[in-house]
Order: sequence, then C-alpha cells, then structure tokens
Amino acid sequence: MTVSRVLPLIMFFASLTAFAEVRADAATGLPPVVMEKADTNQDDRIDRQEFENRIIEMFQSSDKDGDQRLSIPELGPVNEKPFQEADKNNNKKLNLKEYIRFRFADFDRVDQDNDNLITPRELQNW
Ligand SMILES: [Ca+2]
Ligand SMILES: [Ca+2]
Ligand SMILES: [Ca+2]
Repeated sequence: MTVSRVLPLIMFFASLTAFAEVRADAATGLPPVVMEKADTNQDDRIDRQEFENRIIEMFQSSDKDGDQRLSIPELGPVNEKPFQEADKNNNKKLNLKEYIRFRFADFDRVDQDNDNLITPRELQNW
C-alpha cells in the first residue's frame, strides 16, 4: 500500500478514537455513540448537517413503537427542563422537529466558540 492510501485510514481510526474517548454525562448529554458516528466526512469536526443527519438516524432507531414520536422511555435518561422546553405541544413526547431542537440545544452548548463545528476538544471540555 502506498502512503496516500494508508493515511486516510489512519486518520479515520484516529478520529474514531478521539471521539470514543469522550464520555458524555448519561443524564444530560448525548450518548458518546452519537459523536462517534456523526463525523461522516471524517475531518474530526462535526458540523450542523452531520449532526442533524445523525439526530434523524437516532430518532428512527429510538422510536421503538414506530409512532414517529419519542417518549421518555424511548429517549432514555433526559434532563426534564430541556425536554419540557423542546416539547412544544406538551404531549410528553418529541416528534422529529422537537427532537432536532432538543438535540441542537446540546450542540450549541458544546460548541463553545460558536463556529458551528464540534471538535474533539470541545467535547472533552464539555
Ligand atoms: Ca465532519
Ligand atoms: Ca415512539
Ligand atoms: Ca411533543
């Protein structure tokens, strides 16, 4: 294998490791797996589009009963206040639009320098 073939592979695994080391607070934060899989172009940054794509995937895989809404048991541990803020129609469930808003609140909290990119460093400082 030539160097130009190996290098992208190395960078891929390096970025996976960087994100895998991050431990999100189970009660308040995104599961670490969200971040591991979100960086689809593997530039070690999670932009808003990558994040949104990942949120949509999460929504679909979390919606166990297929009603297009996530209930609290389906969501797992959540902070009550952000949940209530996201649940605009107050039915104790989040539809996709509400869920995207709910998760982007996390994105904005993590993105400390407001450049719309999440870096491994920002995740670690979170
Ligand atoms: Ca990226
Ligand atoms: Ca559901
Ligand atoms: Ca709702």
